[in-house]
Amino acid sequence: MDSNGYDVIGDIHGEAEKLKALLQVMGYTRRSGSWRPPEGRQALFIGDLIDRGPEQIEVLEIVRSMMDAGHARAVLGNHEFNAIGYLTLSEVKPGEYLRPHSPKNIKQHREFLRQVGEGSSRHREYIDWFRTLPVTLDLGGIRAVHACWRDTDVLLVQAERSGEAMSIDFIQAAFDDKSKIGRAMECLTKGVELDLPSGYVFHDHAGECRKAIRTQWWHETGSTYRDIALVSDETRPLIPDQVLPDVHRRVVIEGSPVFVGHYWMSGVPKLQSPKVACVDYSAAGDGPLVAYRWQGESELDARQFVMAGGRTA
Ligand SMILES: [Mn+2]
Repeated sequence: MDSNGYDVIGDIHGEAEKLKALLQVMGYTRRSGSWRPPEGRQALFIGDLIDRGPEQIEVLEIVRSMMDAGHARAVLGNHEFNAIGYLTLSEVKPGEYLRPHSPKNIKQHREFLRQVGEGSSRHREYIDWFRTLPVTLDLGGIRAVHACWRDTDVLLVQAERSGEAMSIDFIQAAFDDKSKIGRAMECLTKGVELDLPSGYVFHDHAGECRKAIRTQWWHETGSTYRDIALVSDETRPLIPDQVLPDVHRRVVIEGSPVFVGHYWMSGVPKLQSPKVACVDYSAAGDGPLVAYRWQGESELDARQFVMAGGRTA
């Protein structure tokens, strides 16, 4: 189908009511079992359809039927990626899954397992479908990835992930954090972590002692660890004010705008830069489900955000 605009939709995490409300706000209509966009538009889901929320199967069915009808595209979120590893046995550690069934990992995935029926044919079928989702999309005028667009990692994953669905070899490598593909998948779906200079630590909001920060990889002007840390305003003063290594000091995003989800933003939706917008405003919690209605612009405009659901909407 011809589309001249994409509606980029944030992390849904099983919140079907928020998804339906947002589609309605954007003028999508439900016809013969599937949601249709207004003329010339297409939905673009930024990943993390599952985990946490109460109606995960309904969300998957809405998204999949829209994609089957040519009304939507989607990229893989870290939760879908983790779900693949949760159900795939390791080839190097006999009897173990690529994503270990640890108490923490079980807890994070529990609602999905319960709703889908752990080990059921439906479970397996959704995992097979997750394997078909692209990790990145470059649609000419815009690009989409769940957490971080880094060209070298995008190219590596594109080169290695041949075929319609991720091969078993690709999946095995993708869960090996010592492999190039494993590190690339980590960056693209979970973002960038940066070790603090040796000897430095800080305590996060949960009181955990940390030696590394998640970064605002899109920053254009930050020069210190404190500037580029992805932390709350209360935590920021705790981050060392040390000057960053050169390689991290100036980030120039060339080319078309990039959309991401993943980061649990709050407050009024705003751009990360004229070239980067995060559309995750914590719909998995009390936040609204947010979309950015892209109309072809090469510099993003915060007036294009729309939202539905959540206490703040
Ligand atoms: Mn998420």
